[in-house]
Amino acid sequence: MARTAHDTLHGVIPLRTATLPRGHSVPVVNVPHRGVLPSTRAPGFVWRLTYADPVDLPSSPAGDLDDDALMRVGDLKALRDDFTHLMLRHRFGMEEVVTKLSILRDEFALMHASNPIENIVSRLKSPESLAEKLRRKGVEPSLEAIRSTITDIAGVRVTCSFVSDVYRVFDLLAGQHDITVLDVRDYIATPKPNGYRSHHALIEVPVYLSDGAVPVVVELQLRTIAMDFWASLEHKIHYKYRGAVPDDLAERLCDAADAAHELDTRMESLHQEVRHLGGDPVDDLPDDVRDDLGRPADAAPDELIARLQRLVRD
Ligand code: 0O2
Repeated sequence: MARTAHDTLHGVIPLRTATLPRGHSVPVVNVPHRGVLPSTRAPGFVWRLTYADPVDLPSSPAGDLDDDALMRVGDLKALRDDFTHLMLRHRFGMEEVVTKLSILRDEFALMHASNPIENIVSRLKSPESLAEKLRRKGVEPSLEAIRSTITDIAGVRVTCSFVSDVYRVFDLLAGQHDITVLDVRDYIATPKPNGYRSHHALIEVPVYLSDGAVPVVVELQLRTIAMDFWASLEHKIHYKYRGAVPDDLAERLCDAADAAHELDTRMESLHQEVRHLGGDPVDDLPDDVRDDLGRPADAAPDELIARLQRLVRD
């Protein structure tokens, strides 16, 4: 059956080495996307190969493939498995970092009067976004290129109320013995020209798999609520204009970034002032409210503690 320019063949395959069954060479278009590998019906990360010219192909995708074609299907499966493992490892690494941050947040919530962590979100980069980033960097898409070029496959973002909290949380995490800091980009100390502020770090965390520990790189972004508010609007605007934001809008965004920074500076100074008033601000609260704050929600009730003490005594 003759296929036309609009026909596609799915498979996980690096384009440059691909050939069609019966020796036709594969042309031009290469769009990574999620899909189902026809020969195995398994979901995965597949390349869609679009033919530039009509070619003669067997009507069934796996129907009358010769030995070479079947070997290539094996290669496709191996490549898909490698991609799945790569993403899985990054998911585990991301979850390790989220757990570490959640522990810090919960400890602060239960044991301290204030909590430096407002919110934690995480995401794995989608195949589409991986492909887009490779394209932006002018790199041929392949698994090796993803491994060597993309450092934010796994990303964790933390929002804090105050700038001092951003550095505090980073220091607490970076100080843990199994975390290695590979790179720090402090866009708070040195904002990007468009006004973007955030504290970025590439950290490596070990993930313990059945065959041993593997180090996984996770991109950590820490920023204040004001910085986050600005960045999410800027991201929407950037996306809407596909990167070509009109000059006057870009200028107003830059002004807004300065205003957000001004707000952060004022809030920080108020915060420091209250902290240095002497004593903990919690001390000024009514007794019952202070007692409530001082007692973790799931702490053992007095009665339980008394019973435990009796048990130890007896
Ligand atoms: P997404 O969809 O958020 O993941 P690199 O190759 O690492 O040198 P990269 O990745 O641009 O270059 O590094 P950088 O500058 O540290 O930025 C990494 C991430 O920070 C971006 O990821 C964004 O999430 C965020 N970011 C950086 N600059 C800006 C900005 O000007 N505005 C906004 N809103 N976010 C920014 P991605 O992959 O671009 O996007």
